[in-house]
Amino acid sequence: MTAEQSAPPQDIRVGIIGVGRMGADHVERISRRTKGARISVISDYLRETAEAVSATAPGSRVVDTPEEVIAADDVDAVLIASPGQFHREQVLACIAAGKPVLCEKPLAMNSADAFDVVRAEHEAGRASVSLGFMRRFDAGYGELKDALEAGDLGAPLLLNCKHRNASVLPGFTDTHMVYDSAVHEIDAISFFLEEPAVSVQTVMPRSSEKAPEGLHDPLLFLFRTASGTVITDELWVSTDAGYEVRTELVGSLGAATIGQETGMVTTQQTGSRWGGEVPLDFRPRFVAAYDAEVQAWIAAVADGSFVAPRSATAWDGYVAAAVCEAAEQSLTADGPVEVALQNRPA
Ligand code: ISE
Repeated sequence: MTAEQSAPPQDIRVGIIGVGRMGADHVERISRRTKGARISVISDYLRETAEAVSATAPGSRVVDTPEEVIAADDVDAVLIASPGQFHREQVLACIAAGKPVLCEKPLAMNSADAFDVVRAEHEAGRASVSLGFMRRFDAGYGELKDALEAGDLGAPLLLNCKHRNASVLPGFTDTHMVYDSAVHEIDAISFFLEEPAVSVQTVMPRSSEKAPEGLHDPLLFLFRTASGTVITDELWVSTDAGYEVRTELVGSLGAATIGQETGMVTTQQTGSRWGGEVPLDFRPRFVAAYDAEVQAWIAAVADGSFVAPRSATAWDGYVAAAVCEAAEQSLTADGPVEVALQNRPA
């Protein structure tokens, strides 16, 4: 046996761009729970934040710019968790450098920019972009997908989605409701139904008294696919309660609901109440999905395929951007707005 054959496999060295809330969460995940990977290089526009996060990731170092992360010799793969307006440039730079990249959503801020990424990846001649629609790795999502693929539910007729947040940051508008929140259900349409939405209509109930100034909350989007499935997406982002994502598929042979995980149920003697806890935000709610997503990405980087089989791709990111554009227009339109989609490169 040669020394090379007996050497243990090297960890994939991950460079991370942006270590705010989501990025720091990924650093913790990769440093503590992901097999076969470690964080090697970190950048953030706040140097002190990068230094503080680096101190929690043994063996990592801090650089000043995203470009340095992407170019670093000790970076095999790049994770992008910077603000969305920088994603297009950073993903394009990863493609140019030939490095696999996992980019948090959105792929870009509009569909034309997202299509630039699809085109660049196509011209590079190989798939290397994974998009962080982590729900695709949620156990409930997986079960529903498997049931649909097995034909257990028959033809999908309706997909009913509910998406609730305890609160949103100041300045959150109806447009953020589309690009930040509904974008997850927009990807779920492609994931479950294997066809994108072709039209979308907004329905506005009266707002809750807790709705932040200027935000219509709750909001309802009605999507339709080419084969005739209707999707309802009810968003309510200032419930003050917690984070809930529920999905019901109504098929010609039966209905299935996911997202009703209860966790531990307690009976309280004081107040005679029975119940469980609602997670406060998406990180605890989807921790297992994020873990599985990142682990699958690392496995794909290690085996040279670069994009895990269940992962959202650059094309999925483009489709989501195009559907979001139509949904944004539908906020002020009278009726349904059609989605404009380019042809997928062969
Ligand atoms: C946030 O950006 C997310 O990605 C969460 O999953 C979503 O629930 C939330 O509404 C967004 O603001």
